[in-house]
Amino acid sequence: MPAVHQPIANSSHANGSATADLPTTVHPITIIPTTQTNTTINPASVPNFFDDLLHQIPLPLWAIYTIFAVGALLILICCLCICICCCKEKKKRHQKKDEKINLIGVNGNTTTALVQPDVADVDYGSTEQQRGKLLYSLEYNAALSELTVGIKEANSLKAMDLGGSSDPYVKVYICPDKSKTFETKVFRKTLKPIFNEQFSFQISKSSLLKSTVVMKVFDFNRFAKHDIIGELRFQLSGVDWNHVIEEWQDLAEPTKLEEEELGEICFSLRYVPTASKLTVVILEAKNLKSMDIGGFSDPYVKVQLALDKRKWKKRKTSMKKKTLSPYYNESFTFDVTFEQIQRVNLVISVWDHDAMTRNDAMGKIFLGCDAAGNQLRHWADMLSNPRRPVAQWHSLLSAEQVNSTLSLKKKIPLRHKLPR
Ligand SMILES: [Ca+2]
Ligand SMILES: [Ca+2]
Repeated sequence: MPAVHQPIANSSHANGSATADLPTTVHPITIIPTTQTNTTINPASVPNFFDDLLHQIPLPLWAIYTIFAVGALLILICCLCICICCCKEKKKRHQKKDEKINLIGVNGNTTTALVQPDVADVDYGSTEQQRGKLLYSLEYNAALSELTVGIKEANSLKAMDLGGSSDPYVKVYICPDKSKTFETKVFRKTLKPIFNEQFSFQISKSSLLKSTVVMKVFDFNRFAKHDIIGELRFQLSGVDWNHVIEEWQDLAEPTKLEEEELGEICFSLRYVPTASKLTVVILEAKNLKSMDIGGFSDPYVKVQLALDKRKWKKRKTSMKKKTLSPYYNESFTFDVTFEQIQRVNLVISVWDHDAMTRNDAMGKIFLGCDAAGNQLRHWADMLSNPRRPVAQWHSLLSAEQVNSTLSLKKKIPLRHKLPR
């Protein structure tokens, strides 16, 4: 650029001072103005161009400006609309995703672990209508002071196991005098079991009016705590006992009104008929009640055999200090002939050791020819699998409940045999 300007200055000097100079110097002068006009016209010509364009449009200036403004406004509105639509689409997609996750959770697939709070909520909300229903019957014989509860069948039960099934059985007892609890047989892998079982309770008319029949449907699990599917409570006051009651009712959410959690115990049973040996292995217990100050117990387990309802043989495990989940793995072998095993009851009880005072009973359970429900099932499994140990968890019952059930078994047949 400086190389261009200098020749201009020089040329003007040359132009004004002498005309007699060389004419060759004139050439750049004629060239330079053309380049100068080129650079100076360009910036000024842009507004001029628009001005010319505006003047060419056969409309007044204000009209053109308003057209431009309205156009800009329309474009702005269009952009806004597109933005809002995009946002809504995104929200919808998020919602659909959430719904999908919840459904997967309910179906029990592996993703449950990832969305646990959602699953818990869904599960809680759906429990009301999904427990199933139970057909039962109630009949009172005033002359015999006997209430007969019939557990007929269940339908549309809630699936508690993987694979979408349950192993249902029903527990029946009367409140508040919960001295006797009955259990139906366990039905494997079904949501519509037909029980057709009847249970009789000795109860006077006066206490009948203050009592409630409780029917609890459980899912059996061999190696885990049994899950409650649902329950029914039937108040016995104000019932017309001239008729037999028989009805279907929807199972309700279980309450913990009279439930006393005494813990669970796991043991294995093995019977070898050829050697006449019954082996009981006390494996472990959990969720036991705390009996001592400090929230612990010192549990040990008594293993008793009764033959024809009479105390026969007795052993016990070691004592485990300050624990509510003791592990024993202690084995006891008894001589029991094949003829005797048909008349034997095995009583297993958990006790808390106390150095200064009497030991307290923490829970009890019995198996054998007079047992019912899961206890009978474990016993039957042992007999049908000779030489093979069969282990199972059992929920402990109160000592009073087990004692009364065992002794009641003795009394009821006698009572029926007596002449009236
Ligand atoms: Ca089960
Ligand atoms: Ca103790």
